[in-house]
Formats: sequence, structure tokens, C-alpha cells
Amino acid sequence: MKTIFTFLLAFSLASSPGKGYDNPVIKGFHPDPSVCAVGDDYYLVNSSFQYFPGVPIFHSKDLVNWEQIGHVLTRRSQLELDGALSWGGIYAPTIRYHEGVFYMITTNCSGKGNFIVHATDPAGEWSDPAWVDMEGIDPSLFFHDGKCWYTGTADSRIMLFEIDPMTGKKLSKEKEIWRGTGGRYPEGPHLYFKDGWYYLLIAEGGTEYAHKITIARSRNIDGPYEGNPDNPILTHCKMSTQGSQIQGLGHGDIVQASDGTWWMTCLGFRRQGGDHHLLGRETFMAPVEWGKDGWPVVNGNGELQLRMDVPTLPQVECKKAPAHMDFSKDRTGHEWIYIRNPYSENYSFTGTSMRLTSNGKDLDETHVSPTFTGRRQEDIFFSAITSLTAEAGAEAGLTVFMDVGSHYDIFIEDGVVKVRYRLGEMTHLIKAKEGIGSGKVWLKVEGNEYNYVFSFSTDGLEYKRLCQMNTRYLSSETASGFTGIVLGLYATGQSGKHADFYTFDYSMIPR
Ligand code: 6LW
Repeated sequence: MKTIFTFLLAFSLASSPGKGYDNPVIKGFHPDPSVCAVGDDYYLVNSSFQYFPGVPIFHSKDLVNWEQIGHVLTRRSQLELDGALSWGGIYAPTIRYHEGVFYMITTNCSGKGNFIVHATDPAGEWSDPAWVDMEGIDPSLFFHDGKCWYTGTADSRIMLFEIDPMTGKKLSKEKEIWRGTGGRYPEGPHLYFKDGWYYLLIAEGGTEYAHKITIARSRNIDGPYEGNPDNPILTHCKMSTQGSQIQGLGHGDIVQASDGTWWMTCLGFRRQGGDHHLLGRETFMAPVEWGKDGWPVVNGNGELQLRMDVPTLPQVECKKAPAHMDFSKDRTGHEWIYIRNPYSENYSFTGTSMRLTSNGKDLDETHVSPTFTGRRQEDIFFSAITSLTAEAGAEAGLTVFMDVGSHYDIFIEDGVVKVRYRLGEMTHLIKAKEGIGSGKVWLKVEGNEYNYVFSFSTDGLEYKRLCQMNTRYLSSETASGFTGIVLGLYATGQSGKHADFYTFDYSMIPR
């Protein structure tokens, strides 16, 4: 009886509509979101740049609670990342579903170009790439009237042609269809068809503070496209939102939910410590309504809030990444990523630990993969702790990693805890006065708006604070690149030397 009651209670809580939600809906570096619906299941993908596997894929029942179900690009035959930095690798993907098949189209900006993969199960495996002979970035697919169309950005122009999505072969000539409203970098196009109109949604202004979303429409797929007089339909680059923590809103995709409501996903960032952001561009969600004039209106006035007090689909909680990992039994889940294509022989689970073995490459390696696995910083106020031991000759620890030449590392090397700040031409090293011997050590990083604070412990209970360093020098504004902070466990130093990691804890610090 009690079980039935608990079940009914859980069911009614899980399916209660209209409770609002928090933005961003996917926190930490998850830019360029694209979304598709299959009945009442929704799937969303993001860019992944130099990280492997590529293109995280999420599932949701309500468009606001998203669970990562895997990655689209999981094999070297789909994703070569040699030489990729945070400006390279995988840019803006689009996901679409058509007649039982999922398609994902994207660009490998590290010298490879545009390609499409497909799958019947979005959790994978996905096919090998069908390469598209087309310059530019931000490709999208649009299935309509028995045809498939490619739109993308090339040389600040939005281009269109018919394509075979299985082979990537062009079936018509390229045609320029729009250049946007005059904002710089018109990009990220998606096409939709509604009530006799073809709608072309794009981003303009560049992916910084001036970012925005604009829309045009035409009675014919190949134009002429006429811009919405109320463009931009979404931006925070205006007086009314100059004080908002959310900035840089842009690069969106629209989807219709199973209850008939319309939604837009887009990217934006949360600034901290002044005009800085470190978590990368995150995934936001907004309700869309179609006005009488047939143009879409985003959240009433084209602005978003951290707390969205709007009706939603019945909300269904989903599984989140674990806060505590014990590597004697836990394995790294989908949220754990590698810099470029990892060498799997350098990562193993021993039964008591996750063992990382150095391949002699350090965190400033620019071509291949150093031994590193990490997960995104998702909260401005957070704490991350790992416990480990390391062989003599290995350097091992926890890095706050933005990119090559932009990271803060707390690590052990030959029985001493050290912190290194790597900032462009500068490297600064701080050493703890007391040695820690060869026993287990706990390394901790705490983040707040202004600083990362580094401390360590030899019993996991009492921590000694070693130093702190400003967040701003690792921010996207300073370090540049398209990613956000990834908290990485790593082993460098002499090739073949290893470190054993026993635990990893990540938590948001409530305020
Ligand atoms: C992406 C472009 C953009 O290709 O940034 O914000 C680029 N939008 O559309 C990389 O994420």
C-alpha cells in the first residue's frame, strides 16, 4: 500500500506542469545548442571543440531537465583532433530527425570541414562521416516536402542548397539567401516551415556581448527573404538588460513541443567578477509565441532571466552527474572528457583507483593528447576535491583548465604539493613548505566570482590553504577561445610514471 502511495506521489510530482525553471538549463560550457523533437522526447546537441568524445547529446521529456545520454562522435574515424585548440575542433552542430533516422551535421574546424553522421539510436553508435564539399561553418539540415536542404554560413553569407543527407552530396547549386540585418558574423542558420512561410533563424553580432538572434521569412525556400521588422527577437545587448548577469544570448534553434507550445534553445553566458565569464557559453531555454503578424516572439520581450516563471511541459526530473565518485567502484560517466583523441592505454581502473599514466606530454601540449580527463565547471561558486597518490617522477593533480597556456594547476610532484599559474608568457609556481611523503593527499579548488582558492589535506578532513588566484585571467575575455573551464585530473612528468586517483567530488557551493 505504502509503495503504491509513494509511487502515485512520485508520479504526480514528476508530472506537475507549470513550475517554471532555472536558466541555464545545461550549465557549464555547452554552446551552440540545437534541438529536435521525436513525439514527446527531445534531443539536444552542443559544440565540443578540442575535446573528445565530440558533440554531447542530451535527452529530455520537458525541454528543461536534460540528461546526457552520450556523445555523437566517439571514434577517431569520426573525429580527428590532432592540433585542435579551443578555437578548433567541432563547431556548432545541428540535430534533426526524419523518418526514423537522426542526423547530426557539424564542422571539424581543425582542417577537416563539414560532415554529416546518422543513427537510429541517438545514444549511438553513429555512422562514419559523410563529408560535404562546402566551405564555412554552422551547417544545418532542413527536411521538407521529400527533400533535404543544407543551410550554413560561408564568408558572412547564409547559403542554401539541396543535399543527400546520407552521402553529403550536393543536389543543387549553392545560393546565397540572406546576410542578416547588418550585425557582424551572420551565422548559425536554421530553416523552419510554418503556415506557408519558410522561416530563417540566424545569429548576428558575434558570440560576445553584441550577440543576438534575428529572423527572416519567404514564401519560397530560396528566397527572397525579408527580415522581421522587430529584429532582433532575442538579445541582451540593450539598456534594459545591461545589468543582467546573462549576456551574449544568441545562436538559437526552435522546436515545437508535443503539447503544441514552441520553445527556443540558445546560448548565453553568465558574467562574474565584472565583465568576465569562465563557464563558457551555456545552454538556455525560452518559450516562444507566434504573434498575429506571424513572427515569433521570444519570452514576451526578447529577454531571459535566470529564474523563468513560465508554464512548462509537465516536468520530469532526470539523472545528474554524481557529486561524489569513488574510483574503486565508480567509472567516469558521459560528463568526463579528454583533450583531443585520448590514448586509452594511459587510463585504467585498478580496483582501488583510476590510474593515469603520463605519456610525457604536459598540459601545454598543442598537438596530441596529454593524460587528462575532466568535467566542466558548472557553477561560479563550487568546490572540487580529488584524493591521489603519485609515483616519483610523475606530476599529478587537478587543473582548472581553460586552454593551453591558460590554466591553474594544483598538483603533487616528488612528495610536495605545488600550485602553478600558467598565463601566456608567464608561469608562476608556489610550493607548500611541508612535504607530504608518499601518502595519499587531497587537493581542493574552490571557486567564487573573483578567485580560485587552492588547498590540500593529508587526512581529507583538515585543509591547509596554499594560495588563491584571480578568476579573470582565465576568463574567455582574457584567454579567448570558444570553451569554458574544465576541471581536469591529469598525470604528466616522466613518460610511463603513473598516479592513482581515489575520489573526486564536485559540488556547487550554495549562497
Ligand atoms: C559557432 C558560431 C558561434 O560556430 O560561435 O555563437 C561559433 N556562435 O555560430 C563557435 O561556437
